[in-house]
Parts: sequence; C-alpha cells; structure tokens
Amino acid sequence: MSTPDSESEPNKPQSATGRLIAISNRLPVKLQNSAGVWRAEVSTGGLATAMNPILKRSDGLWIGWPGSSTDIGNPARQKIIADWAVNERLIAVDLPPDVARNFYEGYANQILWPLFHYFPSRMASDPQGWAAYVAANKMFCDVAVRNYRDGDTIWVHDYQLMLLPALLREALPGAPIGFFLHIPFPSSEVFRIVPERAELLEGLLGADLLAFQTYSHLQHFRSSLLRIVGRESRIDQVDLGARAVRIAAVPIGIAPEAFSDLLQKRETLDHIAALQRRHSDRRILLAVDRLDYSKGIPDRLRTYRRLLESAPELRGKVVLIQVAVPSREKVFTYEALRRQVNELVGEINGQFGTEEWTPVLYIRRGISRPQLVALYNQADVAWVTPLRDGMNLVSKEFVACQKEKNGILLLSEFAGAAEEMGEAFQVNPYDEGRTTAVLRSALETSPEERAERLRALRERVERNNVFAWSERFLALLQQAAETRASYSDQPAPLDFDAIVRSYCGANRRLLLLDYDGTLVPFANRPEGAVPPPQLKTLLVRLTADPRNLVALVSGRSRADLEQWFGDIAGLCLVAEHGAIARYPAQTDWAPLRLVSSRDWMKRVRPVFEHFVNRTPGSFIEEKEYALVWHYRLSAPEFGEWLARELVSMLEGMLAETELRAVRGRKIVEVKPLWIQKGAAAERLARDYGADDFQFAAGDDRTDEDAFEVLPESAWTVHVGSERSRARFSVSDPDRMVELLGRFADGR
Ligand code: ADQ
Repeated sequence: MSTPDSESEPNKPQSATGRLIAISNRLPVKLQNSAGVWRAEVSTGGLATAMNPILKRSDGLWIGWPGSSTDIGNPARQKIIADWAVNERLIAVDLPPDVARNFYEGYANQILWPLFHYFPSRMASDPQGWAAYVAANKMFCDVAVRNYRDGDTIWVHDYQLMLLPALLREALPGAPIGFFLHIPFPSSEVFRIVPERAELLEGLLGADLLAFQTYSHLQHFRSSLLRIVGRESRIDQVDLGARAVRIAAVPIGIAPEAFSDLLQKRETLDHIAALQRRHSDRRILLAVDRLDYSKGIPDRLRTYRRLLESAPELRGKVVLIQVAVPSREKVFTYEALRRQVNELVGEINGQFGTEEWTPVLYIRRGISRPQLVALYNQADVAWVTPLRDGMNLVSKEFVACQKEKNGILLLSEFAGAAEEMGEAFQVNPYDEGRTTAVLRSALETSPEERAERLRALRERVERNNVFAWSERFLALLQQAAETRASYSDQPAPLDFDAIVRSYCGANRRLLLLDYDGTLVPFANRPEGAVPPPQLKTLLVRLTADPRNLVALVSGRSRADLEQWFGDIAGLCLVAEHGAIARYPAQTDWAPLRLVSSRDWMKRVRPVFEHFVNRTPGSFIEEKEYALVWHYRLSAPEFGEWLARELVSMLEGMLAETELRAVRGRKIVEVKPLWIQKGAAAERLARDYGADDFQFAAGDDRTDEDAFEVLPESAWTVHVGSERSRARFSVSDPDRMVELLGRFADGR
C-alpha cells in the first residue's frame, strides 16, 4: 500500500502549505444514468461550498464515491471519471456494487447512523455490513495513498470513514491527518452497543486531530475511550504515548454571503412576492429537512395538531410549510417514515382544513435555492426540531436570510446548533405540550425582543461561518501535526543482532527484568499472571550461565515472587519495587536499606478504608512496605476522580514524612520515598560490579527510575509504544521473551 511518492519519515511533521486532500463518502458530483446515457450532476451542499475555495487555493484533491456503482466498466462512465480527475481534481473511489451497498446503505446507514442519533431500535443487523465497511475504508485508503505526496494534508469527513485515519496512519506515518465528525458522537452508553466499538475508536485514533460539532460530543467520545478501551484523555488531547491526538469542538457554519447574494436575485424576489401574496394574512411556520427519522417530522406534525387543537384562534391564521427532501430511499425505515408523514399530513389537513385554508403545505422534494431562500426570508417561525442532529444548518440558513420580519427560531435542544444559539426559543421536541406553549408565547413576543434575539444570532452565524470553520480546523490540524515532532525523542526500535552480539562478547552481565507487562502480558487480575513453564525454563537457562546476574525487579510482594520463582535458586528476586531482595543461592530475604517503622500504615489505612467505602469494587492491598488502593473494578471516571482526591489528601498528610503517595495503573500506592526501582538497580549494579553488559527491561512508570540511574552505555529497553526514557523499545512481552531466548541460545 505504498507508492514511490508516498514515503515519509515516521513522526516527521509536514508543512501545511502543501495540497489539501479532502476525503468524504460522496464526491460533490454524482454519476447519473438516464436512459442509458451517463452524465455528471453537480451537487452543491454546504461542504462543497466550504471545501472548494481551499481545495482550489492549494491545488488540492477531493476523494470520494461517485454515487453509483452500476456498470463500472462502461467506457462513457469511465471517461467521465477520468475527466473529473484531470479537470476537476475529483478522484472517484469506484466501489464494487456489493461493497457500496453493504457499506453505505448497510453498515453506515443502518448501524452507525441510527445508533449515533440515539435510535438503537432502528438498527438493522446486517451480517455483511462490517466486512464491507472495512473493505470500503481500505479502498478509500488505497486511493488516498496512491494520490498522496509529501507535504499534503489529509482531511477525512464523517462516520462512513471512521477506520480511515488509522489505515492512513499506517501507510503514511508522517502525514497530517484530520477527521471531522458531522453527526453526533453519542453517549458511551449508546456507543457501546455497536459490536465493533473498539475497532471504530482505534480507527479514529490514527488522526492527528479529531474534531466534533460540540463539546458534548467530544465528552461522549472521551468517556467512550475511557470505558471501552481504557484510555484516559484530557479535554483537548489523547496521549497515546508515541504520539498524541488533539481533540476539539469545531462547530460547522454556513456561507452567509451565498444566502444574502441570493436574496438580491430576481428569481428569489419573485418567489418572495408570491409568498407574500399567497399568505398575506397568515403567519408562516417553516420546516425544512431531509426526510430522515432523526429530524423529528412526525413529532412536529403531532405538535402542530396539538397547537391547532389547543389554540382555535390560530386556525386559519397560521400555515405550516413542511419541505422534506427524500433521502436514502432504499433503506426500509425511510420508506416507513415517508408513509407515516403522508398519513399525518392527510389527517391534519382533513381534520382542520377549510376551503380557504390548508393547515399543512407539504412539499416532498428538493426545492431550488432561490425558492428555499425566499421561504427562509418570509417565514415567521423556523420550526427546527430534530430529535437529534450533529449541528443542523437549516437553523443557521434561516437566521442568515431573515431581514425585516424578525422571525422566531424554534430550535430543538438536541441539535448541535443549540449549544451556540442560546437566543433561539429552545424546546424539547418530545414534549408536545411545552413546545406548543413556547411556540404560542414566542408568537406573542414583541418585535423588539425578536429583533434583539435575531441580531445576536445573526452576528454569530456570520462570524462562525463555514470558512472560519475550515480555517480553524486546518490550523488546529497543523499544530497537532507539528506537536508530533516533540514526540520524536522516542526509544529506537531495538536491534536484536546488535544487542545479542554485545551480550555474547561480555563476561559480566547484569539483567534487570520487570515482570508484569514485560515478560507476560498485563493481566486484569493480579493472580492471573502466572508464569508459563517456557518462561521459567528460559530463566533457569539464563541464570545457569555464571557470567549472568539475572534479577526480577517487580512491584509484587515477596510472597508472589517466592511462590512463582522461589524454586529458581540462581535468580535474584527483588520485591515491592526494590524494598526487599533475595539474592541468588540464598533463601532469606533482606531489605535493600535499613527500614524505618511500619507504624505509618495505621494512620494511612483509615483514609484508604474511607475511599473503599465510597468506591464500590475497590480494595486495599497491604504489602510489607507499602499500602495500595486498587480501583480497577470501579466506574472509570469516578475511580480517576477519587484517585486524584485521595492523592491530594495524602500529599497534605504525608508532607513532613519520608512517605509518598503515587498513582500507578488503577492504583494509589503509599510507600517510603527511598523505595524505587532506581535505587534497587544502583544497588545491584554496585554489588555485582557488572560494567560489561547492563540490561534493564520494563513497561511502566516505575521502570523509568531504573532506566534513569543506569549509565548511558546500558541497554535500557521499554516494552510497549509509550513515551519512555529507555534508549530502545520492543513492542510487547512476546518480543522480549524472544530476545531472552536469543541470549540463552547465545546467537
Ligand atoms: P444533514 O443531516 O444533511 O447534514 P443539515 O445540517 O440540516 O442536515 O443540512 C441540510 C442541508 O440540506 C441544508 O443546507 C438545507 O438547506 C438543505 N436542504 C434540506 N432540505 C432541503 C430541501 N427540501 N430542498 C433543498 N435543500 C434542502 C449532516 C448532519 C448535520 C450537520 C451537517 C453539516 O446531520 O447535523 O449540520 O451534516 O455538518
């Protein structure tokens, strides 16, 4: 998956002055076949308005599906696609029909879309969906990699392509990659319903920047990371160790001038005049949506019915114009929605309509821009009440088109737009009674108040427009890609041949090995990390060599080490992070330093107990020299919060003592300051006097102390991809055991 011009150095940031590559599910053009003739149809959505100027400026590319997968080999069709690439810089990802169907109509629109909009009951299980989603993301990746040049910046759009950032990161390690989610990121309780939740999260984390429409979506994402893959994050960053992912809320806007320009057009003015003539004695309530269940059209119609029932004086004095553009018609639930809306419109018009008055004017098709702008301009109320929406641009377009009418924006609190449109009349669309009441009182507000609200809204819509949005996104992306450079002081991948040569040539060798996470994978329950027999055999072989001192330096208690490794007489065991040791060929354990009293535990224990009482699932472990509070099984955010609180409480309490409270992996540990692996490493190096070959391997923070004190010539090796002071790294415990095997074999 690499091309000659795609090679780039890992972690090296690239300038954002190169080309922009936008990648979205759909291109801003569509292949159409009418009566056997292929032609291209341009679609000018908000995204195209935002992307086109930047793409033009940077000589950029847009990669996406061309909207049709039939008759792929047709020469006329191929010619259109080839022309797009050359003349328009639009690169089509020609998905085969079955992939296109199962990916787009299947997984993306029948699993992710309903779930992310809080409609799990509308999810349709589709056995082929996930495989097609993976396949389609890979095809997008291949096309992107083929077209990528050093210096380019990649901007991936939306939920159809959540695996793409990680795929791209693997193929193009140095590329600046940003991802924007246009739809809501749901609460972790809802997100966790999707079986492939962990894969989706890992897919996103390939990006340098992940941006959402609102802070709520960002917070839901963070809590999903914590609860599903156990990753902690800050409000603006997820630190992956080897690099960081910047996270941000960057709400999308519209291009307001496009609307004000349209307002001057003859065609628009004609539509405005027609609307004024037709509805001179009525107030216009306007709703404009894609025909999608997330937009709450039936709920709105029911609320409207309630309004007419409860306020007879409004009958004949208002009209609801509902414009709904059909979408995703091949998906079953959309067909059902279409029928439901038809029925409701029929019922309301049948119940309240008169010869002179039709309560609901229903337009089920896309309307022209001038017609839409005229409606926005003439509406007295924009009734924008999605049940859930990432942002909702209709609310912003309405604000931009209102001039002398001082219309009312009735906005759902479940639209992303609600977070920045505080001056709108906000409602809960599920609450018909209150929505009716808010609408009635909004209709009564004075023109001055309406003008004031609209002015504030307009200012914000004009300022936070779509160009500001894309600039902010790209500036954040550039910063994030540059930050990657500060992560370049990473341990180098360990060269096995070089270290084995050095090992073989040495006469006195010191091997300091951490256990959990270094020689065996980290187990969820401490007692689950029993050493496999092959590992023990390996340790026996290494200790049998008289040139070696092999020490297991662990945070575990002496009882654990004794139970698992006590029978390997030649092994040096160091327990509790260096507090006590059993030297080779000895049976007794001795503290590595003169030990002060353990009386402090009596004072600290009640504090820990208090936290155990407050935190279901947490417990205390009493070691010989340390007291540990474990909270692995408690609710994650709550556990983290209490751990912080516990540490700050203990810091005050222990300030004048030789004790310290430290946080580890889901633990808080109190122990004397002198107990740390660095001191143990120094002591062993001194006692043994090895300067030929010193080797230390470990995976967590406590091992960093040992890496720190060993001389520059020592082979310090971090296991994992996190940041470390070690000079070298290997990926996982298996690789570490493989290395020890080569030591034992002497080659
Ligand atoms: P959508 O779900 O498509 O977008 P929205 O933001 O409301 O929702 O945009 C719809 C667009 O279509 C608007 O520009 C509107 O003018 C136009 N439109 C709708 N009905 C129309 C009709 N009948 N005729 C003509 N034009 C019509 C997704 C997310 C949103 C997010 C956007 C942008 O679901 O939450 O705001 O992306 O990020």
